[in-house]
Amino acid sequence: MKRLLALLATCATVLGLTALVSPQTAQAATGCRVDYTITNQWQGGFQAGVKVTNLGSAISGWSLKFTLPDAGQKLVQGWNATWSQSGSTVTAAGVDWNRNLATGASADLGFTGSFTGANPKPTAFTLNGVACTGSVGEEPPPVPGTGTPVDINGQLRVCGVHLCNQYNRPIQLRGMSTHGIQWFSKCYNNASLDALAKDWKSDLFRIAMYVQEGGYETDPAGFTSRVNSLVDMAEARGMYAMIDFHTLTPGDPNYNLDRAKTFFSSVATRNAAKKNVIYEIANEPNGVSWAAIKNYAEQVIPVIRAADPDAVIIVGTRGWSSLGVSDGSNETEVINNPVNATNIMYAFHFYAASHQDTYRAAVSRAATKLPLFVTEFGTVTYTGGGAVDQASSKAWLDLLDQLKIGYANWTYSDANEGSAAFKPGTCNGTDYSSSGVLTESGALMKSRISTPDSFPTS
Ligand code: IDC
Repeated sequence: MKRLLALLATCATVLGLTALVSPQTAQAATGCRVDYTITNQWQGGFQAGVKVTNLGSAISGWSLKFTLPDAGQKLVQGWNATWSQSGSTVTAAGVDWNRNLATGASADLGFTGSFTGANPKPTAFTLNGVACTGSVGEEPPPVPGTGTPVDINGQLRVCGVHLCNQYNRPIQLRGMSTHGIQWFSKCYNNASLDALAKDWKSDLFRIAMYVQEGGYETDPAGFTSRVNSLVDMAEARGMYAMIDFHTLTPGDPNYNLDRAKTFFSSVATRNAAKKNVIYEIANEPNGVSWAAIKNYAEQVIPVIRAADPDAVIIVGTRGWSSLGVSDGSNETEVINNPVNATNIMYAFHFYAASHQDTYRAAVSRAATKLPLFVTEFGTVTYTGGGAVDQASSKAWLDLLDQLKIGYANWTYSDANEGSAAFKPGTCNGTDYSSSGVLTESGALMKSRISTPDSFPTS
């Protein structure tokens, strides 16, 4: 309370000064507060969140400047602003979606930096040339992690190699993928989605819309509408919804380029205002080069951005989304030739009984350079069947937890195969909650996904 009063007093002073000093200059920022938070730090590098709050009159267009006090500190890459560094001064200029700041409004920015000596907090923050009197480095008190995953984390964005929440903090989303919705539609209803949100405490629901094999190409309007209704069902329960354009055979996503443009234009327009949607534009490219996948991505991403500018988009990778490893390549082909777009991540898939140390090593290396999301994985072999490999599944899940890489498990269905979470016949009934309906894979995944998330809230 004391702190709140102090903060209000500061705001009142700043606002008072505003009126005295510059009554005419409506465009000038006359007071601001900056919350600077180191969100991650590693050998020689760090990631910081910068929340700037305009305490003066409304501004359209702004420039935030600050000083890096140690000569070894350097800006590497920033987001949600146009960033530059000159000497020890860093400048971040507002971009289209945050350049207008009403009184009291904030913009959340962030950057990664390198440092050689000390890594002190920046000083001398100014907004449009006016010192930010709000305290630097103080974080607002954390809000207890009550709400749903979407309540707590809000609109997501990619920051550095991580997926970050509305507080610009890295988070890991853990959840389940549907089976092909053309086959297992009956498994996705109010009772099963309630179980996923409440009993499994899932953060994420991936909607696998096959394009071939009786999927989208057979009824574009029908599948588009089913996907939208599943997005709404996830939203109503506070879960993120990942819209998976489940290309598989043929493996070249360009075969479906026109369908992808039509589909994503429609779902992105319809869902643009929602905070819970993530787009996955090609499930598993295979038999195709990284250059061809990149070309596809660079045509589909602008279609989504035109309708829904701020959503995270995930791009599949070569060799069934193995970052090329299953084709004898590796992550360097992506690192050296990344998709020309921002706010994107790259997909990695594995099946624990088939893909082990070599694949885990590739993920460990790639995770330092690329934002990764395991949009699909199984606890069994790559066929989707066979026995659960408990040891490899545990090694994988521990690695993903440690690296804060999000994941969706194949599948939240009652398919008659080892990867399904429910025993065959479960979706004919209404019980998705008792332990009796779970397979070995389902029991393992429920035990991993239902542990507390502890999402950062400041
Ligand atoms: C599998 C299903 C199986 C179906 C087959 C062909 O489990 O029932 O017959 O697809 O459609 C993937 C794919 C995913 C596969 C899964 C398991 O993304 O569609 O599902 N898998 O084989 N990549 C690696 C494994």
